Amino acid sequence: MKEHANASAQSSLTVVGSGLIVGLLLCATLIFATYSTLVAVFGMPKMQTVHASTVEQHVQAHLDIVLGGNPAHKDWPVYEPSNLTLPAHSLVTITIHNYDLGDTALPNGSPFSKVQGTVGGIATANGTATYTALDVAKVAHTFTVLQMHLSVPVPGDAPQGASYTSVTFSFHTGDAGTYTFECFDPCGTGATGWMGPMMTKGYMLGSLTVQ
Ligand SMILES: [Cu+2]
Repeated sequence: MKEHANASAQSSLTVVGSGLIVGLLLCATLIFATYSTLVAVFGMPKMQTVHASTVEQHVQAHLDIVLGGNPAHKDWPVYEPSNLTLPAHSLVTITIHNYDLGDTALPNGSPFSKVQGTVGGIATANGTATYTALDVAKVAHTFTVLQMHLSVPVPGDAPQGASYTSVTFSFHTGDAGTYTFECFDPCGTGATGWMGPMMTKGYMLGSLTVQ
């Protein structure tokens, strides 16, 4: 009798168990059917893999190089503006218009003839011609931020009829801080070309605030 009761209890447990499984299967089928219908009607849901905090902002900045931009020294080239402020940890595209045409050769083998620290290691001249380096004899100025290992040689030969050469490049700013941007082409005064505007703030020397 006792055994019989146990067997009956076991069999009712089995019934409850199978009922649960069937129920779960039905639920799963129903959920899948609903999902498939929704997908069929609305299409696949788009996966959001981009997180707001990791989206890098992309900022454009513009600089001119002008001869005599500061009336105190009409024969000195000037970076305008001489104070540049950029957001930290951002992608920045800088366009430089160099109105101070003509070249000042860099010493042979100078590392400043190479494009360094930009996205892809390239700069673009006059909208289309990408380059990784310039001939040392074909450089007018450089845009260099030593602390960022960023340096771009700026050509001095404009396309025919143009009053400036245009150079564009992109880089990542990284941490906040105060940096110096400067020219490393000996475009200044003195026997070496390293005096005057090369060492005077507001000429070939400017400050870059990353914040
Ligand atoms: Cu210069």
